[in-house]
Amino acid sequence: MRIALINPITRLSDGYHTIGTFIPQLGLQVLAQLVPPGHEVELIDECFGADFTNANIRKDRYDLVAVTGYTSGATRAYEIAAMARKAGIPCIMGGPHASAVPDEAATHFDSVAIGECDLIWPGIVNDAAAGRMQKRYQGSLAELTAGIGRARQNLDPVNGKYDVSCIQTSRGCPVGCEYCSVTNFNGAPIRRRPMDDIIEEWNQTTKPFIFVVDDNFFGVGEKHAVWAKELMDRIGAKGNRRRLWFSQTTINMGDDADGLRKAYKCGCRGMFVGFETFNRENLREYHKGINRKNLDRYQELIDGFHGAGISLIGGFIAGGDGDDQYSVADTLTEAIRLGVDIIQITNLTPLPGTKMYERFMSEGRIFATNYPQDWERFTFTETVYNPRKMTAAELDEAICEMRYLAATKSWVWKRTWRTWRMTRSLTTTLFVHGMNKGWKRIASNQVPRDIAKFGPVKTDTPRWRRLLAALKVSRKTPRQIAEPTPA
Ligand code: B12
Ligand code: SF4
Repeated sequence: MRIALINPITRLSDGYHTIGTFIPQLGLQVLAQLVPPGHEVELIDECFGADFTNANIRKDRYDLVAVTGYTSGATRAYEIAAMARKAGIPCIMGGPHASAVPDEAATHFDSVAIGECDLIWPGIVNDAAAGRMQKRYQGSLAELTAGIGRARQNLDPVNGKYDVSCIQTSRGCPVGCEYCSVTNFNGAPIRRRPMDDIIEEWNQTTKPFIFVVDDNFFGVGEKHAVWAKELMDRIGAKGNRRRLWFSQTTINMGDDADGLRKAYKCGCRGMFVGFETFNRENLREYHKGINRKNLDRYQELIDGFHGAGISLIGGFIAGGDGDDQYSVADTLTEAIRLGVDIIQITNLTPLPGTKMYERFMSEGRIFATNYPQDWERFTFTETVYNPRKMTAAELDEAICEMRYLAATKSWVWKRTWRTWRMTRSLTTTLFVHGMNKGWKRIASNQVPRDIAKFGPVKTDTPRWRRLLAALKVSRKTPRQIAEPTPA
């Protein structure tokens, strides 16, 4: 059989979140690695455009169309299913969106695969080859024994080339934030791959930079931290020395000087940390206890990362119940004051399959409900629900103004210089410079669309002035932590 593995495009954000860099769809590379012998695989990634798919879904080219998909790509995924069905090619969908709403996906695809599918995928391929694909397959949280979770590293899409390599060393996250689907999907306990298997895969990566996509690389407890440190020792000793990498973790890693030293030594130059908000009320709403516990110690923890030479990509969410239309500016101000090197502020988005989605639905707050069309709006760049202390339009405008600021003001070199002063690492500084330049480029692409939607940015308002003031912030600027409103 010839199998097309397809990552559908998230049309409305048009790559806004890909930081100007083409990042592999690891799930599809993992499935490719697990295809039984005798079948051929073509990977199509629509972040390089949808033309290749449109032109090539033909019976004489493919015998099976297998599609993954984020919620924001679901609308396009269903179009691909329609094309496949019209051409008479069996089609199947898996991944986070299909797993969250399998009944919906089943109305478009011949078959739906739910959850982690490493163990069942070879059987699905055999079923498809024998013409007996079932309507539904249920995956499981497999033990990550040798070969499970391993990707076909040399597989680039037929319609483009990735810029970095991705690898996953563990799955699962115990934190269970209300807006996130990971704990539901991958489980709370962290499952770890065998280290030898990871190192072997590490040395098969083909790009100079590796994104270690684990959701919580260092974990929140002693057991996983000990494992992560041993893994980093092994990467340092046996891993390809020309590889630099970055990953994702919770803020508590900033306390572990030994772990951070080991990370830098084996090539880590950045960690994505979800700070989410500086508002305690929001953190309570999000069920992010690890952040609430450490909120007063952020500076110390951030200094821990920087002291070891590692930069911070800070993820922030705007739109929690404690936020108003000035919160975007206040969050930016505080993030700059703390020295976060790369700042990403996105709209709170209740994803299907999360507790937040259930809650917002039961409160009647989600207004983007014309599915599947409206899934396309779940890009984290548009507000799809009614916030408590502002209107959805006010939040959207505040975010657009921030993008306008990012696109039109000079700030990249200032951040680069600050990273250099804090980390004294040339490679870390170059990493931050490249990422921030990417963000600026993406913001610039987005501005004309924002203006088409909301009109020209009004620069004579208190909200704009507050945002503009963020660029003048230094470490001496007063803190912006919002305390809970007294009961
Ligand atoms: C790496 C990553 C990214 C990378 C992108 C990489 C890429 N090219 O897509 C970056 C950092 C750019 C990114 C951005 C975003 N991401 Co992201 N990301 C991840 C992360 C951490 C890892 C993905 C991964 O590689 N997993 C490992 C592989 C092996 O797992 P998998 O893809 O789930 O595949 C398995 C199964 O799902 C199944 N499967 C998958 N596809 C298929 C298809 C078939 C046919 C079958 C049979 C089985 C199957 O089998 C695979 C093996 O078990 C996940 C969290 C997670 N743990 O998965 C979030 C996650 C996928 N991201 C998410 C989100 C929301 C986003 C953003 C919108 C966030 C934001 N703030 O902007 C953006 C949007 C990007 C865009 N396309 O527009 C959500 C998606 C949820 C949803 N319902 O859509 C996740 C699940 C995290 C969360 N918060 O809940 N992300
Ligand atoms: S800590 Fe990160 S991965 Fe874990 S549940 Fe929260 S947002 Fe999801």
